[in-house]
Amino acid sequence: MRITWSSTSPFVRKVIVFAVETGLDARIERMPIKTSPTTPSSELSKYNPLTKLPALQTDEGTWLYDSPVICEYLDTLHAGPPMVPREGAERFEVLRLQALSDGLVEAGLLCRYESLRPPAHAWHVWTESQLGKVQRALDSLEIEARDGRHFSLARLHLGQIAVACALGWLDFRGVAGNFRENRPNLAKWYMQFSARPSMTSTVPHDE
Ligand SMILES: N[C@@H](CCC(=O)N[C@@H](CS)C(=O)NCC(=O)O)C(=O)O
Repeated sequence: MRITWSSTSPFVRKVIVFAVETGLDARIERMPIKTSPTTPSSELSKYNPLTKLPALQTDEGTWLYDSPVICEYLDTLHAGPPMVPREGAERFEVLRLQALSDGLVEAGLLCRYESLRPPAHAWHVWTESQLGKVQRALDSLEIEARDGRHFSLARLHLGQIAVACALGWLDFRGVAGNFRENRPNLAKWYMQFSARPSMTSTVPHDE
């Protein structure tokens, strides 16, 4: 398999952390790609018409995107306990947690892209609205971390990986300040989760 890769993408990181945790990492070749909304990679457009990272090529040659689809695919390839429960309420809780974390990053990315605009074109109302989404998502994650049901490190799943990669990205880009402030349960959980080898080996860095 091959994956279009960038160290800075939290969605790529989610897939790689997933692959490390399920023992699939060695089967996935990394293809470094640079892309942005204003300078889309022409190579990436051959694999994903949306020109977004990540895309994954299966051993059969099919290109898959986006990160939730890729993770569900990888979940069919390993022999361990499923990272996305196959059925029942727990399946939808895991997928919801992933959607919340991915949505948090997507709102954060929109803030970041906005900050890259020429100042004359900056739209502060837009940025404030997106930051509101990020803060509300973080507050919701704090409540879930305090509740603990979906945050047990003894039962790893895709939702937790998505949360950790989202928080790692906020730290890396400095979006929305320090997410730990007034969120002690989330902070403690993240400190423990980010010590996992899958996380320490995928820390983002500027390329
Ligand atoms: N929903 C997509 C989001 C992917 C995404 O937004 N990737 C960013 C990098 S973090 C990207 O490639 N952005 C380039 C663009 O929007 O043109 C997924 O989960 O894979």
